[in-house]
Amino acid sequence: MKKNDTGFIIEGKGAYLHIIFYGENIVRFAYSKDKNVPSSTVAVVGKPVEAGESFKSNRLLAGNFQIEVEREKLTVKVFDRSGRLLNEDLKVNAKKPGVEKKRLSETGFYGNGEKYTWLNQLGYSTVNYNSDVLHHNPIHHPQVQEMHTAIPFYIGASPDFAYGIYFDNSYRTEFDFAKSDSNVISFQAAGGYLDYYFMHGSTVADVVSAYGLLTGTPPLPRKKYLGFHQSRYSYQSGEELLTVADQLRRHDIPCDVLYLDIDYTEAYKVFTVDNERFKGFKKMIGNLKEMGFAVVVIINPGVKVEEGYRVYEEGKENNYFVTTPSGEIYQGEVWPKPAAFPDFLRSEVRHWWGELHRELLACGVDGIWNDMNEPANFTEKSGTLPDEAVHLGDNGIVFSHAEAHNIYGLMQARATREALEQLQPEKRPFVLTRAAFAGSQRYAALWTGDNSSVWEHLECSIPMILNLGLSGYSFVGADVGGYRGDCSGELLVRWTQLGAFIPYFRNHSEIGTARQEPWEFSNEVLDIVRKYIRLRYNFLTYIYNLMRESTLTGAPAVRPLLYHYDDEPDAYHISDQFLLGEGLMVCPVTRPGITHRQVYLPRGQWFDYWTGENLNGNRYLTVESPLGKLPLFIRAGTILPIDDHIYSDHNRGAQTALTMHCYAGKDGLYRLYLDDGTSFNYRQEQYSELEIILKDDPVQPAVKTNIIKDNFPIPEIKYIIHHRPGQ
Ligand code: MIG
Repeated sequence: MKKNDTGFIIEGKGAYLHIIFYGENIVRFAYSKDKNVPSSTVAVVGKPVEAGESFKSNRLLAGNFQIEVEREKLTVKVFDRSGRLLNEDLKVNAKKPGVEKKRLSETGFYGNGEKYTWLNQLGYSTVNYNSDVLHHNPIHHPQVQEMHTAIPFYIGASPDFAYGIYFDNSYRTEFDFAKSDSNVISFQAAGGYLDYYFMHGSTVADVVSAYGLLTGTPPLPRKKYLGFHQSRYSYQSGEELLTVADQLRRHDIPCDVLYLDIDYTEAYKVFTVDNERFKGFKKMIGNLKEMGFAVVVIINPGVKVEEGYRVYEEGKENNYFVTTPSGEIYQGEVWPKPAAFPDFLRSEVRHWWGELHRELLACGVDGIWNDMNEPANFTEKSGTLPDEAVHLGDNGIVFSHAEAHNIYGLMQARATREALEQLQPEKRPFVLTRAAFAGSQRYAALWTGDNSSVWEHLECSIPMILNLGLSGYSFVGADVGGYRGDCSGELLVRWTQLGAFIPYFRNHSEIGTARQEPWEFSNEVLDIVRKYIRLRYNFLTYIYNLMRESTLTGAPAVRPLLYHYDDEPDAYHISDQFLLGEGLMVCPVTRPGITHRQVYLPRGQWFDYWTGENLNGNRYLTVESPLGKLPLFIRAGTILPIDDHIYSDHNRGAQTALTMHCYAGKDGLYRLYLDDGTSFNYRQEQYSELEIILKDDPVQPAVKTNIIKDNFPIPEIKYIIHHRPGQ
């Protein structure tokens, strides 16, 4: 083993292994045919560090690791600093990049982005290849492993240890979590290098934050976008959209964001607007803005191949499109029929694409939705571009589509976000994407694409979102009510109750299905749906603060139980309830007709959110859950900021009051972050931060607030202490 500029290098039989540290808890193992370190994908933003090495017998001691390498085969064993074995290779294949690892005592495997699985993926295998799931039919089905995202990152966890492995390879990858062989974990790629990062922490939370250091954390969203969104494929005219806006206000349903899906364009041509059905586009958007709505429009990558169409002509003239191996523009088919695909891998192309948004933004469009960016393509059996299509990156670097495929959507989202930062510098951009790779969380929010209005998809959206959270994605959600098929009133109620506690909260449905806006069902449904959308707005400051935490540490807002209770065996498996932040347990109803459900409360004391009843944890209980009720529990020691006013934009103004609900029974600490919710001024320290301390006491619990930073008006704060019985 030799030390060089970046780290350590070992020559084995027919391959080299590079060991490079990216932090005390992050070590990279990169295999190559020669002495050069393979280049990283765009996912990696972490930088190598000096880890202070020493050697003890055959082990390298550096960072928080001890590492042993078998000299010929280049298999590795990773130990923590105290010598506990964390990971052990059985077989390394540097040529057909892949590795087999021994399964140690991991209780579960998590992460892997958007997956149709239960929370724990032990015993599953999966494929990471961005895919328009609709193309596979059936959608969201256990046998369909290719989903809209490809995030080759997993966490292995047990009560004894936790680690993460990020396989930095943008080709199609396959992972097997002890499915083929109950003692073996393996992963491999269709091309490129065996180049992966091993992350260690004492908890799953530490691993997630190491992953955040390596691939970036999400940006702070605008508070507005944490409100309720209403969408449909498609609102077909300006009048229709205004009617929806009117109805929302008339029914007293707070809502901040409305969507225009593909039908606002002229013949599905990106960056055009159908001037007949959307006559007076700018004025319409202005009216909506006045009513407090932001309008988000869809922009797909596929550019219609049509003589004289500006976007196509410019792209063609400047060689901005993906080509065939012989250099012709690759022509596929998406909504506009014949389509060419912008080559987002090149910065020049991203700038061009970004500039194309200028006119839409000048019309008042506020956010951009990138759909079909796997990219979807109807002419190939694969549903995407052929492997041999050619991309050209910066500095003349050529990529086959096989290599570029999984980062294509990331690069479109990046182009879009960078454009919005340029073109509307006064507000934080909103970009929504369907396809994603590791690192996409730096650019866009994500929704889980095409699901159906069936109970099974409501249920599966929970572990899907939890695993996305463990994969770096905090600003994420599923289409509330389901996209395909007809939603029933009952399903919409249950899905809205769930959605109200998920960061990205949008009701969306497919063309040709039953209308799915809250007032399309019975008055009972309308009342309950309204109640929960309003409840969402009561939790806005709380959720906003969680998103702030995500930007700082990579912690997802929505967390599986094991995130905070990794010493409780059931926490490794529970897929139908979750924590929003640390102290709020959300227990959605995922089956029809149910009036009770089983809830697991981890150790400690808990409060029923609705009744204030005090409950002992570390047990299962059966709770009532009639249609109007979403079971919610708060852990003792939690401090919950509640917005008593509904600050949807039509009556937003400044936040003047806030109530701190303090749940006694345990000491608690909460950091409250306040800023304008919109601009980048917080980067110039224009924010306030308070530290609220709950000191528990059997007779008289007390609360104290320290102002840590006072650069933004602090609202009037009320305190309510929720006592334990006997107090
Ligand atoms: O194949 O733009 O997932 O949300 O409404 C359909 C129309 C294309 C798929 C998206 C969906 C969107 C729809 N799009």
